[in-house]
Amino acid sequence: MFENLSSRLTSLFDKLRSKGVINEQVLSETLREIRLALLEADVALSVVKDFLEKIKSKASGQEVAQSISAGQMVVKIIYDELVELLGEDNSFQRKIQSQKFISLLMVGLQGSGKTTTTGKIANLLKKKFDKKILLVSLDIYRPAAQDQLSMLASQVGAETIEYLKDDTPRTIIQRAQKKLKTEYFDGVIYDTAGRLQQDDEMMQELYEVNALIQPDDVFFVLDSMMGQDALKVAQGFNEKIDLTGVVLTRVDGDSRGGAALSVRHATNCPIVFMGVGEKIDQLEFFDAKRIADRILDRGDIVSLVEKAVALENDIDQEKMMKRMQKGQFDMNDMLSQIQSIGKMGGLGSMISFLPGMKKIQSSMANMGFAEKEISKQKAIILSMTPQERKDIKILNASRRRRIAAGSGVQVSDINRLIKNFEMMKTMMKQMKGGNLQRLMQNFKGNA
Ligand SMILES: Nc1nc2c(ncn2[C@@H]2O[C@H](COP(=O)(O)OP(=O)(O)O)[C@@H](O)[C@H]2O)c(=O)[nH]1
Ligand SMILES: [Mg+2]
Repeated sequence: MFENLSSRLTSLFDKLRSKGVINEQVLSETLREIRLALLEADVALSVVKDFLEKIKSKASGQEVAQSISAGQMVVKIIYDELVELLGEDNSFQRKIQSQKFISLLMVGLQGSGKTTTTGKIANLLKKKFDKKILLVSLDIYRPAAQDQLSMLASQVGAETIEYLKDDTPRTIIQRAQKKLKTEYFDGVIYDTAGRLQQDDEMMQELYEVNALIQPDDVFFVLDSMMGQDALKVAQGFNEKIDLTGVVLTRVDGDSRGGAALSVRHATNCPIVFMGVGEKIDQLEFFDAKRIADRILDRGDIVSLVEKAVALENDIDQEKMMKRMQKGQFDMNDMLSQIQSIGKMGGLGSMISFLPGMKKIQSSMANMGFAEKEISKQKAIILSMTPQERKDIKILNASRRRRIAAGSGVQVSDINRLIKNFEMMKTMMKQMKGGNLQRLMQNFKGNA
């Protein structure tokens, strides 16, 4: 999968990486080529548009670290957006680890790989997580469907139930639920018959099945060979029952990748697993970064850029440390710290540069630097004059009132910011003296 897309983007990036400056012309040429590559990979048009829009706005406002080229920076932006598009989400994995019981419903078109995937998931849950799973087939329409699942169950060490001649999905579910009540299980996976979203009767059945089972998750099994046609199908299912995840099958095939790149956007559901072959153990948790690496084949640039940015941040931090130690830390430093929160982990991380300071990081975090506060504090500092930022001692009551009005906060908010700032400054001075213990005590007293 993705071969064509990958080779197109790779050659584009080869051109791009050496560019020292990205002007408007280079950027729009780049975006045009990405657009063509994505459309050729059968990615849905709306997805392509959205993707390009994001890259454009990010690339336009981007500062470039000194040790890398602008072209490399753009490559990194594209990579990040691709990861975003594919969607990183390991909530199902966490659920497996944290939840006592899991119930799953598998849905999709005929032949998409539902039954095989049901067996594969049971296998993975058993082998990797030591879960005892019950596999239940609600496919009463294809004669061998239930046998197929029962065979898979015995192959992977999962359990199954007996099927009766006049079974309907409802009677099967009732029997399965009884078994789940009387015996110990860690989870159940219901396999269903394939159906088209246009088939009202079958979709109604699915609706009822879903209502009866009330599963934790409904996985839509999608054959990646289907291309973006699959999206309409997925959306059709999603309208009838709430899908919670997607399993991409036949990722080992030579599809262009359009479905993989569009399905997250189209359904707002994460891709949870991918099937990479016919064998029972050929199922993997979906890993957006790994797929992006595969498509772009540019992990080298990405890690280079990440390192360069981290290094520059380090240098900034070092400069600031020196200023701190000299007692020169002012509101401008505070502002740049606040602005780097998120990127760097904020004040807490600044403090962690100092030996022995890791312990108080969490207390720092409680010191009014919760997310909501951050934007407030930023607004306050931005409303100060340069002179005020350099020397907060001049902030008398009328100046404080002016700043409050300018930043849309209360004077008490400003007082609190200043108090925090002064506390930090005192701490920093004490650190200079190396009296860590006293500082820690001081801190506890204040926290
Ligand atoms: N190569 C490959 N084949 C798969 C994969 N998943 C399923 N299949 C094959 O697809 C065919 C249909 O699978 P099945 O589970 O019966 O589909 P269902 O009708 O949705 O239940 C079988 O031959 C499977 O071996 C996959 O990830 N890779
Ligand atoms: Mg089946």
